[in-house]
Amino acid sequence: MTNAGSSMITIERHIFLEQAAFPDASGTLTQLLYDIALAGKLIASRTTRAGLADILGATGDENVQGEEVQKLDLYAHRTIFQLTDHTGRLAVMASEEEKDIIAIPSKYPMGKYVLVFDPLDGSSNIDFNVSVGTIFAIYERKTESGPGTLRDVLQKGSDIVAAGYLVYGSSTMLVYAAGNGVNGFTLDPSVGEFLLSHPHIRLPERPKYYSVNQGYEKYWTEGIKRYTRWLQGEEGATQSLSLRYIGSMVADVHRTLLGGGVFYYPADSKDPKKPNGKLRLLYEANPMAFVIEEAGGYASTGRGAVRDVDPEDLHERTPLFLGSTELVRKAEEFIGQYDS
Ligand code: AHM
Ligand code: MG
Repeated sequence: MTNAGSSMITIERHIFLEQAAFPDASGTLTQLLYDIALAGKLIASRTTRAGLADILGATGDENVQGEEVQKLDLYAHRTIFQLTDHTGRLAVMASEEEKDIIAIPSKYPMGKYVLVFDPLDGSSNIDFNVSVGTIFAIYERKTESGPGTLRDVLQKGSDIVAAGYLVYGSSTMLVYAAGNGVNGFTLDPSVGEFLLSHPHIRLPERPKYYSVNQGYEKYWTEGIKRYTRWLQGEEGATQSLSLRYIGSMVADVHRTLLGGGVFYYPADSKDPKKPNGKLRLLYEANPMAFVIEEAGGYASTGRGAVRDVDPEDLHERTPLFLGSTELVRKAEEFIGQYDS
């Protein structure tokens, strides 16, 4: 899947070449993607030093989800905001770290795009040197003019213009899709550039792994329990898959994208306050669904395409199944049969 042997393509050149295919494009989206790539470089330079500096550990504050905020979360959040607020490309933003929508300061020009992001997903893993990531999606604004509103942010995943993620792992990668397939770039730290390393990513034909927090099995519905047994080769299955679960969504989805298989975080009865599971629709599920579907896969709530869900709340949660289409469809089948 790597492009060893072909000419070296930086992310800047790649985004520029993609834009050239659309003669009417203004270049704004291109610049916005480039802003995110730059933010990713800055965040990566911090995450790789996480164990060294005083930045390791929690601030003691809680975010809107009632979780302890790690300092790196805040750094990532601020970096993305500060690199994009003044550019005239955005009308409004939303982040996992902010309860309300994030307005563009009035001293700056208003743009036509909307950015939603999870600045540092999986941050509870930082202390264990496990990969974490940034997730983002870009929409066109719905309102005509003036500051962007909640209506601009509460859009269906099917309206996404571009989405992707950065994974801060053994290397830093940026994977994104803008309606023309999925491409992956690896950061070469010696020159500080993202280079195209994974062109035209497609989910492999033969799935390898299923990925779920099996520790929660006792909280699952009958349909999810049976579906998981089917993935393991029971319940009439003709194949059996290996289990891989990191507990850091970006890393789990990245492996699912490259290795094939299914990642899921179903609705469960673990926490009555979270009947739809843990993952957030706007800045976790939908962007990943867009990437997976652009690569030939499918993403579902278990009862239909996740990108068809009409969001009502900035931080709403959704059950999520994504990966190889036939495996995700099978989840819908089991849920339809046993959990109605
Ligand atoms: P976060 O946004 O607070 O970091 O939580 C989301 C993370 C995902 O990266 C991951 O898929 C999930 O939480 C793991 O949750 P669990 O520990 O319940 O399996
Ligand atoms: Mg998150």
